[in-house]
Amino acid sequence: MAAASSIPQYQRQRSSSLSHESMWGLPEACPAREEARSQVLVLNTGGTIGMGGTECDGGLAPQMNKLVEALKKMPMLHDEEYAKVMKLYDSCEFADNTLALPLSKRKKRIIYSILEYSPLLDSCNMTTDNWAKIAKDLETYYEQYDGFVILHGTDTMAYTAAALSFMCKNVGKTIVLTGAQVPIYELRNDGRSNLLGALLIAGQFVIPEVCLYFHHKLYRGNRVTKVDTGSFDAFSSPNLPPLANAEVDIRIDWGIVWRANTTKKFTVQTDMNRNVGLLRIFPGITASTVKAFLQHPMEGIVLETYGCGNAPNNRPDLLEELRQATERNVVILNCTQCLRGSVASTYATGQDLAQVGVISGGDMTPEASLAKLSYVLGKRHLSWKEKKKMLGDNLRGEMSSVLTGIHSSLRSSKFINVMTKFISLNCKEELGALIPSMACAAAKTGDLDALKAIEEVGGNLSCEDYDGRTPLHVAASEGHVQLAEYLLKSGASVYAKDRYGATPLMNAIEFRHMDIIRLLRETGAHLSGEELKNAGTKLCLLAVNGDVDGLMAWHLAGIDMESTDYGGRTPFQVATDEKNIQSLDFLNQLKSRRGFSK
Ligand code: ASN
Repeated sequence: MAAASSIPQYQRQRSSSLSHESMWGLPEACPAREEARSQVLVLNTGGTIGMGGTECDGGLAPQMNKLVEALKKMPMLHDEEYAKVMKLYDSCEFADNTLALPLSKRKKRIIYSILEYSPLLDSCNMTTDNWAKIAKDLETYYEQYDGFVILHGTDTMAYTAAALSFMCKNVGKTIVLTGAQVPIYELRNDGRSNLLGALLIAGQFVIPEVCLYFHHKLYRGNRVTKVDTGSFDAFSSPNLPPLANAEVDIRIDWGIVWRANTTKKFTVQTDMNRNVGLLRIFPGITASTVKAFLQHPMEGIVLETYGCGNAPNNRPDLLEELRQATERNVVILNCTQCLRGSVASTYATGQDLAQVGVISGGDMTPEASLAKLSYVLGKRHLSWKEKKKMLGDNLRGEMSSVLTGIHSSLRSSKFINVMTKFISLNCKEELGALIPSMACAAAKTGDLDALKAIEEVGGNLSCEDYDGRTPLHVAASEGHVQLAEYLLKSGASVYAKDRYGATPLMNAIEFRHMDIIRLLRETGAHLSGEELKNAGTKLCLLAVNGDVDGLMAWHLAGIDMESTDYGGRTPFQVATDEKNIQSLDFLNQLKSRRGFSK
């Protein structure tokens, strides 16, 4: 029976006539209609950004429970009025530690919650256990947030960034480490702009990598090294240009963004091997030093050699120590001491190292090499041969073997030349700007060949059209399963949101494409917080209308089928009240098969 007046009344709808509300999953009164929101989790591990004290009183050290209150008083990092109106402080898990950025230029409202670690650490005190804690937290909160910022000291930030890049597999969301050279509480500091830049990037873009943001630049996390103690421009990425530059606008070089190209879910590996080390060759190094360093329990070392991977080859004693170590299955990874460039087999002095079993580390930084060794040697189930092979593979874009460049390939492409003439465009860059529309059109018609052609000329298949819709959104709406799978394997993100805040999964639900829903779920897709907000009401509406396909679609998408509407009723209760037999049959079946949830 229809209930009292406070309980919502449902009007029967024809399921084929999708209103704007049901298309995008937003009710009329939802604030997200006026402004898109995204949620970022900030893991505060410590570092100078939140330090206090002076040289006289024992030196700078992290200060607990201070950062959030200080940020609340900084208008560029917190909109207090919005927080009050939206009741931010009593709305979520880290309520007191939740802040809101002022509305961004792209009309996004970024809400961020700060999870402060205890104790906060100067990053010099970090160990692999701390890396594991960060990785586990990323795993725990992965579905709840759109992006992540990790506040960290600069001294070992490059190591942590590299380690997390390996520990986190199939990353689909933006993870950004940042920190500061000067505490955020001081008058002149870099903490404010670094934190703001990191939040804007994590909250507005899907850059599915572990990145490091510092001094207006976003770098790939496993490509950086700290190069300056006295400058705000403290990091360098010598062998890969920045992924993004935050100048007047934030410009992302989408052509070099690393993508997992997978239909598998995000996972983390916290098992890191600690029996690894860095050994820098220097003129006159003794064989006994090398021998001592390579002793048990050492399982792998990064050998930092001269120039393009050279070490003395007039020192048989030294080479003999290295040979004996590799024969004991100690892995030796060769990296250059130079800031820029790669290990190569140009010189005899380098080739002799390879002869004794040393593996080339290409153009990896020592930090990335060490983290990769620790990660690969942490895979105890792999054979020594498999581990060696893995060390030579480009796992997360840490070495330069598979770089693609949209700009150069677009310019040199015959396809683009012909298209430019055909549609009378003045330059190829203009055609580049058409790629998103072309890719979405191909996704709409299910034209896999056209998509492949666009990809071949360097077009980015994760691009967004003028409405923020990606080819994956379109394929999900149209139900092109094969094409969706191709897009995912080409790096398309399941977490991309269009300007209405809809993910491809939401589109697939709305159009009831069950195979696509399954595929997206397999890849780790889930509904965003905004999309879940009125899910109970939508389920109840479907239950009233006997829309079993609609209910099934939500069920496959992982929604709790006992979600309630704003009157507190479940779809089952509503279907019972309305005596809707189809819905009741379906809900009963679900209940008896595996319970309501998932
Ligand atoms: N010692 C500090 C740290 O790494 C340096 C910094 O953050 N600027 O935690």
